[in-house]
Amino acid sequence: MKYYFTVPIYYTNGAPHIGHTYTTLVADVIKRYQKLIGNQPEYTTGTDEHGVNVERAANKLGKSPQEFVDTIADEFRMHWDKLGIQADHFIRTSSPEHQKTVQWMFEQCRANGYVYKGHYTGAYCVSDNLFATEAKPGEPCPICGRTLEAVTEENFFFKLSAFTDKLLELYEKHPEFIQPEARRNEVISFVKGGLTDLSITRTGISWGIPVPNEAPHVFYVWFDALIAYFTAAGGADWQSKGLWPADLHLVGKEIIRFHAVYWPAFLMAAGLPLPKQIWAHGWLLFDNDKMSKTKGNVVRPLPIAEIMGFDALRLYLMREVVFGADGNFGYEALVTRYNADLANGIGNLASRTLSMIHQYRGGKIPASDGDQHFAQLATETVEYVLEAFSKFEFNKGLDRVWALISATDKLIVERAPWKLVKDPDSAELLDRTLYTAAEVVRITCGLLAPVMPDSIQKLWHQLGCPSEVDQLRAAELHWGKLPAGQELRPVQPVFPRLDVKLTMEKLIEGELAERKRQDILLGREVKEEKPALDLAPEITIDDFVKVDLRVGQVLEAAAVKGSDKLLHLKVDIGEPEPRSIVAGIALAYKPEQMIGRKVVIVANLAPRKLRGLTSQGMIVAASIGEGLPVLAGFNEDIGVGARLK
Ligand code: ME8
Repeated sequence: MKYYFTVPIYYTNGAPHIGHTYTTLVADVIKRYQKLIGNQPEYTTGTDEHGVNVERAANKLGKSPQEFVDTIADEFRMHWDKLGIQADHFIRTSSPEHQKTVQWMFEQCRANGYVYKGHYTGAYCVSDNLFATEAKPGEPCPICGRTLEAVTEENFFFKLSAFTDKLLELYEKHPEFIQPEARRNEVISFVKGGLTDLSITRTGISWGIPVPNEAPHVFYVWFDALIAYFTAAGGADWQSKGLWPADLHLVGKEIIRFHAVYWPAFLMAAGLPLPKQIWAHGWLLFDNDKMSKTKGNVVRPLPIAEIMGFDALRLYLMREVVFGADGNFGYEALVTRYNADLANGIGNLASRTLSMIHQYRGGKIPASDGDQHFAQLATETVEYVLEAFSKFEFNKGLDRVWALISATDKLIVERAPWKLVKDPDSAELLDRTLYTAAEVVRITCGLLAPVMPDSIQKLWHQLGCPSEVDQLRAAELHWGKLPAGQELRPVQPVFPRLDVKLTMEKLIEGELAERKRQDILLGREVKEEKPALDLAPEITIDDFVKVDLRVGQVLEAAAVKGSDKLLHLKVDIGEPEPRSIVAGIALAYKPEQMIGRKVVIVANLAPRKLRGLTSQGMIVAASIGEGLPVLAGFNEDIGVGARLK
């Protein structure tokens, strides 16, 4: 069955950020899920390229609007390619095919009596390309807060008011049309408030699609952008393509009104079938604030993909965010989730299972039916996850996958295959345990492939499965389909554990470099920015003088037994007896490098015991994140016992 759906076509006022990535990757997950359940999905994205803003931005750079949008459309395409997002259609509103479709739709609406010429004066937001009907010129725009301008023009109007009852009837008859429920209620009360006709053309702009035979009118924003979904479905030739009506439009919640009110009205006016569903998801927040290009607090996806692999970000967004609600993005949470779910979770289960089969069974899947209660659990998990994904409850589905992974980990620990292998009477139990774990890995791979296609393909390959994981169909997720004798390939770690602090530092550095690259690309002023330091709370000078820092000289140094990190030092700080100091510097300094060296010691720190040794002070060293320590020292010589102040 065909399944045609869409994500927004994005404005060309900047490069994509993680918010655009979110909607587009949800679409990508849905597409892969639809394939898994045997449908033929296709989806559309693209770029929304017309409008005053683009004209102004291009002028500022001395570029033509077309040149300007070409750069940004390429940037979007490059992002989706690099991020493994497989959109089937990329519609640019400046393309000839789209221009033809918009003009055709207009003619249909006009022929059916839903378009007329009139005058409009109103408060217009140039940033959102929108008359703010509820505000006055000079007031802030209700969407972006910028000052509204007074605009009077001859416009073509669309008779939106004629659709109030038809729309209400649509929402009533098809409660599933707008999702989730809260958005549906919001739209219904907006429409019940009464709809006014909509201005759909402009005369003051040249960067737009011309209204046929009506120069200087050009179409503006929504009677241009929304139609992109229909352009991808073939436009005037839609019947021969078989994609229309769309099964689903995925959008962010701020544009639900345009999709759930204007769009069905345009389609009804043109005599075209209506989409089946509009799903508005929430916003991705950064540190609990809405990300926006104007606020400059956006996160870019490419550095994350380069440093951690895009699948880590895909999983994070699909598991952390409840689809439909707002969700927060944070670097620390991203890395922590990677370590918990991927390095320790599926990564660890897969590598220990496959390694044991290599070691104990010559790398071949043992013959067994597996444990029946796991067969049951896995079957229930598959049913639950497929159902949850069909309702876009991705986080719930993924939670269940990880419950299955944990249960299997527990089974391995309880059965202890490393003990079973030593007992000839336990051969059947060992086969059963290994088969169970491997079959869970296979089924888990099938369920996770829509979310993490690249890395799951790597595990799939190690498991010895012959075809690509994206060829898998849901029927093959039945327990017992893993053939005995299947030969594993060598085990390689797919999700190596990451150091949280170091990775966060790399991510922030990557973000700053990417921001700079985009600023240069878009001709923006490049600001040299350094990330804010995570400083300790402020102290006074009185607090500082409480810390007694002294110059010392190392007399003796030795490794500490049983520890890779610690050295035991004897340090002369000018007292009758040298101090005994245990320092965590052994990864960076050998004992012999330390002898004779001048160092800085915190001399009034309360003594403490480390590995049975007393440490009477602390040696001062600097490090970046969790990186290796570098000892504080002096460029000129200074006597032992001197105080630092
Ligand atoms: O509105 N969190 O384009 P746009 C989640 N061109 N999703 C976000 C987001 C965030 N912080 N920021 C952006 C337009 N998005 C029009 C659409 S459609 C015919 C025309 C996603 O570049 C989300 O899908 O402002 C949102 O609806 C869309 O990007 C807005 O992109």
